[in-house]
Amino acid sequence: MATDINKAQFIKDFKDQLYEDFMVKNSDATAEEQFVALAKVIKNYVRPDWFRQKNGIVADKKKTAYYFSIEFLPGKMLQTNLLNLGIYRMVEAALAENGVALNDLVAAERDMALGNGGLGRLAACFMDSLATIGAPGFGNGIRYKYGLFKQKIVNGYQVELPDAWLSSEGNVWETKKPHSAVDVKIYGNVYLEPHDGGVLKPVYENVKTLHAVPYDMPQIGFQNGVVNNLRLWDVEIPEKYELDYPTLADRRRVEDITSVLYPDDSSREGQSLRLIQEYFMVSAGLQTIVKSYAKMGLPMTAIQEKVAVHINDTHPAMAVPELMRILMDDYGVKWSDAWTSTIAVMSYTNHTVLSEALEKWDAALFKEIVPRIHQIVGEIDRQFVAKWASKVDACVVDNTRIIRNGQIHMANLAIIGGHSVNGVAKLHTELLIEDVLKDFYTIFPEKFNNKTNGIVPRRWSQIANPKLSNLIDDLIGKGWRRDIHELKKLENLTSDTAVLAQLDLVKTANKQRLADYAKKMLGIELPVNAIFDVQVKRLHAYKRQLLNVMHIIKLYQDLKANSELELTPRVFIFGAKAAPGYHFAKSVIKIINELAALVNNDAEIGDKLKVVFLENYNVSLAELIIPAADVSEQISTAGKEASGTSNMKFMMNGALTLATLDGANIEIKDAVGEDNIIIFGMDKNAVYDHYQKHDYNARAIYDNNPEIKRVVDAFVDGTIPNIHYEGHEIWDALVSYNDEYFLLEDFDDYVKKQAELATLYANDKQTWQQKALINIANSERFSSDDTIELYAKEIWEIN
Ligand code: F55
Repeated sequence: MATDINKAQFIKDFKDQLYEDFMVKNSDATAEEQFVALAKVIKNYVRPDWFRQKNGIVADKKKTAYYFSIEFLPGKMLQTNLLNLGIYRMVEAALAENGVALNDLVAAERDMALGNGGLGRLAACFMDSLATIGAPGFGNGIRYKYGLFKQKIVNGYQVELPDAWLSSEGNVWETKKPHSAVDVKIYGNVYLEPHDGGVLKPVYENVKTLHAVPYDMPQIGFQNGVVNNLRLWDVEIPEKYELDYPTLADRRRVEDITSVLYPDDSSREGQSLRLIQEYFMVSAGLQTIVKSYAKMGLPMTAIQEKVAVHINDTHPAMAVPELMRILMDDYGVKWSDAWTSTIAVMSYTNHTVLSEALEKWDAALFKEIVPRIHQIVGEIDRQFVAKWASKVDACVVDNTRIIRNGQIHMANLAIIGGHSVNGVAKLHTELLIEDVLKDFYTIFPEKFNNKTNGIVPRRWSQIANPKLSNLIDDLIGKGWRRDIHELKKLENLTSDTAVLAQLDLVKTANKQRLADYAKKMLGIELPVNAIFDVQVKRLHAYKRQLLNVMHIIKLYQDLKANSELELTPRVFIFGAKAAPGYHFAKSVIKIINELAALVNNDAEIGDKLKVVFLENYNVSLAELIIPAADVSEQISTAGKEASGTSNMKFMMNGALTLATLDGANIEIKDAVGEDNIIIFGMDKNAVYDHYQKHDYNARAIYDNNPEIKRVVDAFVDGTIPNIHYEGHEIWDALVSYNDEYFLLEDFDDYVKKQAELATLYANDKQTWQQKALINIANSERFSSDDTIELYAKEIWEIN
C-alpha cells in the first residue's frame, strides 16, 4: 500500500522519475517536470490496487456499476490523489525538505475540464465516491482533445479560446490501453438475412469502422486501498480499414470525433458529430462490458446479475439499443430475453426540466449514422405502442413513445429501456412526476425515484479550505475527515464566542486569499471587511444572474442619490461561462463587466461597493472562490434548477445561502432550519400558477413600481457606459417579452432580504458566524458518498 511508503523511499522514487523522464536533477527541474514526476510516482504506487480491481471484475465476478457520461469534470487530481492515498502530509514534508513547495506543483497541473458544469462535476464526484465506499464502479466517457473552452474577457466581452489541456506529456494520470481497443461501426446500410434456424442476422454494407482506444485513469478511494477505473475513449483509424480513409480530409474527419467537448449546457441543435460522439462512447464501452461478462462464463441472459449501466442524462441513451444489438447480433440472444436483461441493466438520471434541453434527434439523421440502432429503436417503439395502446389513453402513448413526428426522443428511450429514472433533488423528482414526465409515471410509477445530489467532502472542504479544516480538527478532532457526519458535532459549539471569532478569522483569511488573486488578475483591491457575495455557475437566464445585477444597480443608484447612505460594504463576485451561441447570456456578461467598471471607478462609491467578474470559472477557481464567500447566491426561478451542487459546496464552507425555494436549496433549508438560510421570492406553486393562469404581466410591474423602472431603465438610459444593443436586449427580455423568469416579480423580496442580511452582517457578526457554523455542521447531509450508497443499493444493486 502507498501508505507504507516512507519519506526516504518517496524522495528516491521521485528523483529517479525525474531522471528517467527528463534527465534532470531535482534542483534543476521546473515545477511542470516535478509535477509530472510526482504524478507518475503516485500512479506507480496505485498500480497494484488498480490492476487488482480491474481484473477483479471478471475474476471475482463482482457486479459492477458502469457510469456512462459524455462529460467528466474532475479538475486537478494531484491533491485529491495524495489525500486519498493517505500520503499528503508525508509527500508535502518530503518535498519541502528538498526545496520543493507542493503548492507549486499543484499550480503546474492543468484542470481536466471535460465537462460543462454541474452534470460533469457530479460524474467526477460520483467516481470518487464509488471508490471511497468501496463499490465496484467504472466510468466510461470521451477523451476530448479540447475540454471546455478557456474564457477570456476582452473589452467586457467573453472570448472563447481552445482548452488544449493535453500538454506534450499527455494526461499524466492516464494509461493508454491499445490492448483493449474495439471497433465501432457507423453509417452504411444494414439489412437482415435469415441464418440457420431462421434467426435473422444483420448484414452491413459500406460501413465506416472506427477504432476506439481506451485511456484509463485511476479513481482512488479515500484511504481504503480501492482504486476504480475511469475509461475515456479516443478514436483512431483502424489499420485494417485504412483504405476507407484515403485522404487527409478523411482522416481529419475521424479525428474530429473526439476533438471537442460541445460547450452547451442546455439546448443544442442536433449535429451529426455529436450523435457520432454519443454512439462511439456507448458502443465502445458496452462492447467491452459484454466481453468481460462473457469471460465470466455465465449465461448471457443473466448479464443483469453482474452488470449495471447508468445513463447520465440522455446523452448515453443509445446504450439501450446498443446493448440489445450486442446481445442479439453478437451473442445470439433472442429479442425477448435481451429486452428483459436490458431493462434490468439500464438506469437513467434526468438533470433538467427545461424542455429545450430534452434531447431529440432527427430520425433521418439517426438512420443515416446508426442504421442498425435505428432499426432496433423502431422495434422497441413499435412494441411499446402495441403493448400500451389498449391499456392507457392514446395521448399518453403519444407522449411517451420514442419516435414521434420524425424525431427520436432520447429521454423516452432511456425511460422505456431501463428500470429506474431518478431526479436529482426532491423538488425536481416531484416535478418530473407531476409535470415533465407525468405520462410515464402513469405507466411506470415503480421506475421513479429521487437521488438528491451530493459533493465530495474531501475536495470541497479538506483540499479547498485547509484553514477551516484545521480549525474543525481543533474543535471536534480529526474524525470528520473520514466520517463527514461528525461535522454535526459542531452544532454544540454555536454559543462558544471564541469559536465564532476563530471562524471569522478563517473566513477573513480565505477572503484575503481571494482578494490577492483578484488583485493579481484584475489589479483591483477588494476590502475583506466587506460582505463577499458570490454567484458562480454557468450563465443562463433561468439562473438569474441578471436579478443579482439589478440589485447591484439599485444599490449604486441609491448611493448616487445619497452619498451619506449607510451601506454595509459589499463585494459582488461573479464567475460564469456562457455557451458560445447563447447571445443573451453573453450580453449579461458584458453588462456585468461594464457595471463593474462603472462602480469600481467611482470615487463617490469608494469601498462600499465592488463588482468583479473573474474570468474562466472552473473547478480550480471554485476551490479558491467558494471558501471566501459570505453569501451564496442560489436565485434561480423556482422549479427550474434541478438541484444545484455549488449550493452544497458553499454551505460546507460556511457561506449563508440566499435562495429561492428551488432544487436542493429546499433540502438545505430543511437541514439548517429557516433561521439559518435566507429564502425569498415565489415558490414553485406561484410560478406554476402564472403558467396556468397566463396572468403574469411584467409591463404592469415595470409601469407601477418606480424603483424597478429606474433599475430596468438603467440598461438603456446611459447609466452603464459602453453597452450598446446589450442593454436593449435585456430591457426587451424583461419588459417587451414579459420576463420569462419572473425577475421583476421577485425583485422586491430579493432586495428586502439582501438588506436584512447586510444589516445582520454589519451589526451582529457573532450571530452571522453562528449561522455559518450551523451550515457547516449540517453540510454533512450532502456528501456524495451517501448519495452513491443509495444509487448502489436502490438502483444498481451492487455491494
Ligand atoms: C450539458 C450538455 C447538455 Cl446537451 C445538456 C446539459 C448539460 C449540463 O451541463 N447540464 C447540467 O449541468 N445540469 C445540471 O446538473 C446538475 C447535476 O445534477 C444539477 O445540479 C443542476 O441543477 C443542473 O442544471
